[in-house]
Amino acid sequence: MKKTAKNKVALITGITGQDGSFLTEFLLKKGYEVHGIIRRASTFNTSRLAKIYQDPHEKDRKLFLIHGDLADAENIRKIIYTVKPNEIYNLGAQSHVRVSFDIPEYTANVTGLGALRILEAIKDFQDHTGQKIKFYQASSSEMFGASPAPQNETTPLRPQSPYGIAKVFAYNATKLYREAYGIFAVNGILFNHESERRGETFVTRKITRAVARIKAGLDKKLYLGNLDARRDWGYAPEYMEAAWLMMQQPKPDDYVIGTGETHSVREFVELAFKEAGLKDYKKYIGIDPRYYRPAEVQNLVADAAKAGKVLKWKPKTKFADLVKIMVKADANPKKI
Ligand code: NAP
Ligand code: G4F
Repeated sequence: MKKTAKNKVALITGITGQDGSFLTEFLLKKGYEVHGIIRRASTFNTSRLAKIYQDPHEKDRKLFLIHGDLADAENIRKIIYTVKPNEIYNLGAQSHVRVSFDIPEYTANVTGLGALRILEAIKDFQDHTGQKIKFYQASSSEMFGASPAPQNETTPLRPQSPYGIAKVFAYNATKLYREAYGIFAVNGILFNHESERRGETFVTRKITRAVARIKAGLDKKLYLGNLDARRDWGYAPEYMEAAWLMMQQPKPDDYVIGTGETHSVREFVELAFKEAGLKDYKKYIGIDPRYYRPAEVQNLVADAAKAGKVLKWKPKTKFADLVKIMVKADANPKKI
């Protein structure tokens, strides 16, 4: 029987993250049964799932959370054999570029080897059961590193961080398992995407959160690093739709996803303060060298023509609207 979205099963690593929460909402709306791997923590780490959480005692529930960790191959294998998913979305990662310089080995283990552990388990599962599993790898524009913009699927990968190196490993593993073993494995090469759910230490959210605190009189200054770095910033929920579209194609392939527009960190800061009615942003900004990186990716601009043509995907939210959404959400934290 051909499975429709109504009876498909998805497994998501990184379900508690920004993207994981948006993808889960998207798949549940489509009628999927969704299983997500969460890490055991001493505090609750499921706040982004609060809106859609289903109590284990609920009848006919469609969302299931399982403890696990990408560093634990046996656990990943067991989960895949138990859940028997049709689609796996590997969004789990130590995803902070600056932090990857402090913990490079851990980053390589989780962000790089984590993908390989899943691919190996899929290969065995398919060999033993004959049931196919599609695999999505959350690849990153950080892999392009020092390659000049604009970047597309053919741009050489010149990573500038341990995180970028780990993502290149996972990207290549995904390609290899597709070509060598015929696994339906795709790389979504996503450029920076943000939202009101963005982690608080990534630069956009750090800025919009600080703007709200300064406006409320709780803080006086915001300390940042390199204000001249340029990024192609889009809106996260739209990017998760692109990830799903990649998994619905007749053949597996790799796709760049981004807006094609680039802005500096300085521009983001200026607009965010202006949006909150705080004139002269320079009054509130301090530079702290600790936020500089040993190596930097200077300029990212997506050439997402292939996604436009094949997936019929186009970004909708413009830079100024993204800043507005995030500033507004941080000014009204209860509504996030
Ligand atoms: P995020 O908010 O940092 O979420 C990362 C997720 O990975 C969290 O659920 C986290 O769990 C989980 N995780 C971390 N270490 C893990 C481990 N050892 N085992 C299992 N899970 C683990 O990241 P995001 O922005 O949603 O991004 C999703 C994915 O896309 C990541 O792989 C990221 O590298 C990649 N990506 C992101 C962007 C972007 O601009 N957002 C662009 C390109 C690629 P906890 O909640 O417990 O920490
Ligand atoms: O917000 P960021 O930390 O994002 P970065 O390094 O581009 O990485 C994000 O996007 C990648 C896709 O390209 C993802 F793969 C990755 O998982 C993550 O989601 O930094 C953006 C820029 C950098 O150039 C950084 O040097 O902002 C600059 N920056 C300046 N001051 C700062 C700060 N970044 C942070 N996090 N904190 C600062 O104080």
